[in-house]
Amino acid sequence: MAITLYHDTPSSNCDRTKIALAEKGLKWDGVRVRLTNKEQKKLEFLKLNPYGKIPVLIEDGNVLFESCIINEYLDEKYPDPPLMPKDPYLRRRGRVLVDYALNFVHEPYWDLRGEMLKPADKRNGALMEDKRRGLRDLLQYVEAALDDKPYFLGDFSLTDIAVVPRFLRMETYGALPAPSLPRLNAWLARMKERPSVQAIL
Ligand SMILES: N[C@@H](CCC(=O)N[C@@H](CS)C(=O)NCC(=O)O)C(=O)O
Repeated sequence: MAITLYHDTPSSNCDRTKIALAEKGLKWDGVRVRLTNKEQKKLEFLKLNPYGKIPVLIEDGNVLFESCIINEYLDEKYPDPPLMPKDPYLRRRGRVLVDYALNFVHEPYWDLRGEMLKPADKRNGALMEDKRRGLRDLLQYVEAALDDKPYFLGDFSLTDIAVVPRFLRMETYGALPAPSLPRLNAWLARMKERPSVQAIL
């Protein structure tokens, strides 16, 4: 069972799979795909992933891409420790939360990221504050979803893994921690205590 991960650093989508691999205690060999050299668009790589994106995981010749799908595969193939609840509603609830946190909040996140990628003196500070505010407003739904639970589905799960790279980025971009999101702040601090998350920081 040899696992190879095509990845780069930094890459929040690759981090998602690296965290799952670490939580499962799985060893992997890395093949670096340098995004800055556009190696993900080279013909050889497109044969593995026609989307031209990382991560790609290969295990014994079986190729998978899309980080959340890879993580579901790892959880089913290596069920110990389990990273998803058995309850069908909770399993889908997790998917809904991931969809919300990655897709629904994408626009302000992406605009903020765009500013952050510029040299500091070229950034539009007012626009960034506006996007941070917009993000925090949208994250009220996530805050409510956490309720008093330590993790999104109660126990630690693939849902926490799926969203943590995005929330770590939001922290880097100054949108988190926020006084209006105390549960999310505490959850992020809890996540950062996990060795699997520390390994990608
Ligand atoms: N939905 C995909 C997104 C993968 C993705 O966008 N990866 C980025 C790196 S973090 C990438 O390869 N970007 C290069 C590109 O789009 O050309 C997943 O979760 O795996």
